[in-house]
Amino acid sequence: MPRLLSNLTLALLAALAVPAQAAVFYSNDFEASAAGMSGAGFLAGSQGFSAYGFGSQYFRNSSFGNPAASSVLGLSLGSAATAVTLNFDLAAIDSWDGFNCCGPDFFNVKLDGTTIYSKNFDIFGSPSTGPELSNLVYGPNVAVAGWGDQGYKVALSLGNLSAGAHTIEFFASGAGWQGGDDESFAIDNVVVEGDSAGGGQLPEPASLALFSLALLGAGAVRRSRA
Ligand SMILES: [Ca+2]
Ligand SMILES: [Ca+2]
Ligand SMILES: [Ca+2]
Repeated sequence: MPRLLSNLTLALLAALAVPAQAAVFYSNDFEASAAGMSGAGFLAGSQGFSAYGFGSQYFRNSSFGNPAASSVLGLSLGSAATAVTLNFDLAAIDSWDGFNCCGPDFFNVKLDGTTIYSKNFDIFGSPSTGPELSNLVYGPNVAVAGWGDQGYKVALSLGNLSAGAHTIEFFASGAGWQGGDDESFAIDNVVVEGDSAGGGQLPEPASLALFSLALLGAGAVRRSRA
């Protein structure tokens, strides 16, 4: 292949490739609805957590069991995505025992059925720490029953996601998990975002026309040199 044609073709193919674009795949502050959520959990007033960025409502899960039933976020991506992140606020409500007598009490996240996060929370010791956590409130009773409560911002990486359906599950577990109004959790301000690869999108007609014209031009160059 003549070098001119080769270079021109490669340049045009590069120009036609759809660049990855930042995209928000899910966002919900639960002030109006629980759209996108299924499984366990319900909209509830955020009570004293409203002073810590939770607004008027959050999505609460007070399930029993080990593991307790999941709150499930369903996603459907039109294109593959890279560098996907999951950010949310977590209210660990009431007597999470952690390293106390009646723990452990884990909060967990699953992506497509695989556990990607598991952390033991304890209201009787000190706030949980980690690069993924920033503490919003720890100690005072701000919601539900008289036990102290804790709130965090949580930032997790989900990596690359293929086009199609995905599930993110939020649930509690642990030998000490008691559930109900003794210990429960709520999520809020859930945002899933990343770079949309644009895979599966067809080039726009204008681009195709330009590409065809350029190929014709390249062919003319090749013929003139033959
Ligand atoms: Ca809210
Ligand atoms: Ca409480
Ligand atoms: Ca417990």
